Amino acid sequence: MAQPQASEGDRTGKPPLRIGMVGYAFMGAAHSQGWRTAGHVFDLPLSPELAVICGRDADAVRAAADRHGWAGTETDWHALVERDDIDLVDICTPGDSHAEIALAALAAGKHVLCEKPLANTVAEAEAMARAAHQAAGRGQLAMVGFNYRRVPATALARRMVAEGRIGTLRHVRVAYLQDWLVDPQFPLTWRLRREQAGSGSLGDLGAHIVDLAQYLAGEQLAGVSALTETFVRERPLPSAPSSGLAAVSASGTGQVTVDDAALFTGRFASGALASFEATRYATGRKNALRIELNGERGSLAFDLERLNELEFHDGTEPAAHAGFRRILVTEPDHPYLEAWWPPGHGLGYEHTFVHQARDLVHAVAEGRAPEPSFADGLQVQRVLAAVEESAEKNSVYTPIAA
Ligand code: SOE
Repeated sequence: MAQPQASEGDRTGKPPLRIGMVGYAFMGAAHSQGWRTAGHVFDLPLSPELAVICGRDADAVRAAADRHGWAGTETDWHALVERDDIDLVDICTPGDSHAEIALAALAAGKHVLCEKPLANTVAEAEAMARAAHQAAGRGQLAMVGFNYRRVPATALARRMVAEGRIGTLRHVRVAYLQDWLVDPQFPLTWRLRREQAGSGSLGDLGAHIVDLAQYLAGEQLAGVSALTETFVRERPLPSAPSSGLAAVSASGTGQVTVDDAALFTGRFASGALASFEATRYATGRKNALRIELNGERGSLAFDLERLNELEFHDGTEPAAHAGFRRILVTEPDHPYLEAWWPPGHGLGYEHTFVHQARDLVHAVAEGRAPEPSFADGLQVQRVLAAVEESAEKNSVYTPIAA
């Protein structure tokens, strides 16, 4: 790969990393903010440049470019990935186009960032991981966007597990609860169609918690037993493409072809046990991702709705004054926080995308494989496939394919 050159007018004097992004809805907005902000907060080796944003509707993509700060637009992703003034393609589309775009971008010599879940099927994810492996030999990087690894508190939890602060892991308890589908009149958006989304709460929320649990545990699941359910099987058709999680219904109805909720237990390679819950029907829960890790020496607990905090119980302390304590994760020596605000001035959801951009820019500049890689994304995909297989067989324990 040619090394990027400093572009004319780049105020930082640093070589640019020219981004081409496909998609501009919820995740497109979140990634835009990440790319736009990373270089203003962190001292990066390359300067991310919001070069071109791509979407099929010319007016809508122009409006998105203006709103999010992109210099140019394209209406055909094939044209975007072939452009020689783009270094990295960022894929923020529904899962049914991830594989095609990523494979084309890698073939065209670009680095790739792909939103989660990596793909809609294991076969697609395998092709993507294979292509990423080959592209790595040509100096190209490929990363999957599991952004919750980049909350300072989860990154701190990972550090503490790796340091042995909770000792040998025994249990992981994780749930990702939302409630935006509780209303049976909520329209049948792409997220409820298998051909577009791959699966429902499983791929959307379950993918996050499988990745996060494995990342924090520092090991992989060996097998799962699962139940899935679709509570509302027919919904009104939407009147227009949805933006974010909102949608408006029109006349007519259609079949929901994905799961509404997925519950599963799992066994880690070490023998530690885990329970997982992913649902869009937890009335009152908006974006409630909670994880607790219990080890021989202590426990850690994190709640995304209180994302500047990490709970820690040090089991080696005398029982008389031991107990869970709250670590306020806003200190400069906590992950990512050296560049942000004074202690006590917390961060939010969008900062995970800033951190994602920061880490990927460093990886590109240093020629280092980014994490989570496409191989990591493939492994999560295999867990999701095992969950579906187990649920089809009424919870039969299903090993994760190697
Ligand atoms: C919707 O459930 C959603 O936007 C997911 O698609 C995201 O990955 C998650 O971060 C928030 O919820």
